[in-house]
Amino acid sequence: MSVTEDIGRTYAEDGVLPCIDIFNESEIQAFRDAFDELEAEEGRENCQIGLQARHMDREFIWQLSADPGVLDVMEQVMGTDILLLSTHFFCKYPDSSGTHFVAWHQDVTYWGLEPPTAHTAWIAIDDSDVENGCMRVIPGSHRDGIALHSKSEHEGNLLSINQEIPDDLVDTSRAIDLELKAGQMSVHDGQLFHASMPNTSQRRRCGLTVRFIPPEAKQTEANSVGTLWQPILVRGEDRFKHYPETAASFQMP
Ligand SMILES: O=C(O)CCC(=O)C(=O)O
Repeated sequence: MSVTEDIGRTYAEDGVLPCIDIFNESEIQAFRDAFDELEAEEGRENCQIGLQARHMDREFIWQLSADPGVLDVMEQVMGTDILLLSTHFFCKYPDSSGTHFVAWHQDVTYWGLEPPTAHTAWIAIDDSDVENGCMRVIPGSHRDGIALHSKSEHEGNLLSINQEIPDDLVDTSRAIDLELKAGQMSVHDGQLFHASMPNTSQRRRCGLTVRFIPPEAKQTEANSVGTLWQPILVRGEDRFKHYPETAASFQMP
């Protein structure tokens, strides 16, 4: 899909944009090299889901998140005023026992935002496909409001507080797989049902989630890990001023 199509309308209807070219091969290779270095420093255990808000101290993550091509797409789905809420790597390693998965959930459920509005760009650092556990989504599910989440009874859920939408509320027959080549991204609405299966391949599956909110979305409760967000204005204007001004650590790319 190119950014010249009417992606705003598609997004409003489906709550997802499946596959958008952003970085070419050499650009994403440079970002992957930088991630490999970070992985060597941090260790795999921490890289799996422990790298949060590192756009504040790692320039390559900031460059991925505030890339003009990424922001052009976000502008079409959410309007001209954009706060970067946070970033979070989901890096699934080969897992022959099929243990680690992401349960069906909606992002905004435990983010403490009012209105509960957010949008995620999922940027593929590695190729992401069915075999290595790409994201799965249920198009249109964002239009039904926030579902009751419970605790997952399956071992290995990577989500922060083991949250899960119960099976009987998820119509998996409507699910689609979001396969992406490294350098592509998908975008999903914060109320879209999404999940991912274990990585049964021999390849790593690393994606950077970049969370964006409109300035009107105020944090009224602590998020699932008990912290306050520190959003950064990356496009347009913040006429609401719900958050203390946070400066980016690096220049806009
Ligand atoms: O990358 C994944 O497998 C899941 C990502 C996810 O759950 C999210 O973006 O909230």
